[in-house]
Amino acid sequence: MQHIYTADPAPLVHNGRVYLYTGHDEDGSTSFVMKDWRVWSSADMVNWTDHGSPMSLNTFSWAGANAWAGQAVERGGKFYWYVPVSVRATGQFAIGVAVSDSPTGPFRDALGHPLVENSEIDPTVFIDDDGQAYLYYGNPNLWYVRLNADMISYSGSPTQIPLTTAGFGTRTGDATRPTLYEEGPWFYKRNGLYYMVFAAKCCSEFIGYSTSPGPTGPWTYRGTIMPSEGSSFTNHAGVIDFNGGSYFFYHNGALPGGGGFTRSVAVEKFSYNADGSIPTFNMTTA
Ligand code: FUB
Repeated sequence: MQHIYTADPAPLVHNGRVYLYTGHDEDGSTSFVMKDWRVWSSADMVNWTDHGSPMSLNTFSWAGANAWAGQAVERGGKFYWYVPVSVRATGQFAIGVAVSDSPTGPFRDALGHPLVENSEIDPTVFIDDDGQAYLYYGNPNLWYVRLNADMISYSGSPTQIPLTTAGFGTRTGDATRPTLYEEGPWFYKRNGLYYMVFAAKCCSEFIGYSTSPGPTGPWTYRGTIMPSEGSSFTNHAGVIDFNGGSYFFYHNGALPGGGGFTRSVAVEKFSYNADGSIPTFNMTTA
């Protein structure tokens, strides 16, 4: 994405098209200034349509700031977009959900209040083959809830995933964060294996991943996908298969004027190894 600053890509394959949901860094920002989200789409991964901004902080009457990293999913012909924002009344982060009849919006607040309120960010959503939907999220912890079929409520209480070094790698130099997990989880299943791709070891972040035989663990850390590089201290991944290829979306600070708060979304095509593991690859820089 080359004509505005974008961040936190979340691709969705629907009806032969890739819809890409992103955040939007305001021009010239020297801290996170994010007020709306954007949607883009492509049928060939080359030519992209800019669908503008079908959702902003104003969509959520209770939101005050920080239109951060979300993900959208389709169920029953409706599109549900989960996003973290700061609650105006408390300043604390919460996760809201908006709904639309179209992948490009307009989106409206599905609830009129947060879906999950525990000061955590970065929701990722996945509907398993048995119909059970999961919403994972979190920084500094990793949580999930089992969404109900309506996609706007959940059963039970939020469950915290134990961040073990076997599950999420070993971080040194920060006693409060013994594992590599930082934020930006991206949860999906491929050939029966569950993947948790995540931003690791702030700052600067790299992208690592873990896998599990089941949707809620146990997780095993599998290594680095994308090393830290690209003049943005954050990175945030979204992974899809589309038209026979596998694609890894991420962000960096590579546009003119770009940096940690003026980021740009980019994509690498890659191939899984035969055992389902993901190779390490770098950002394309030229
Ligand atoms: O874009 C704001 C925050 O930076 C996101 O929520 C994180 O994932 C990181 O990319």
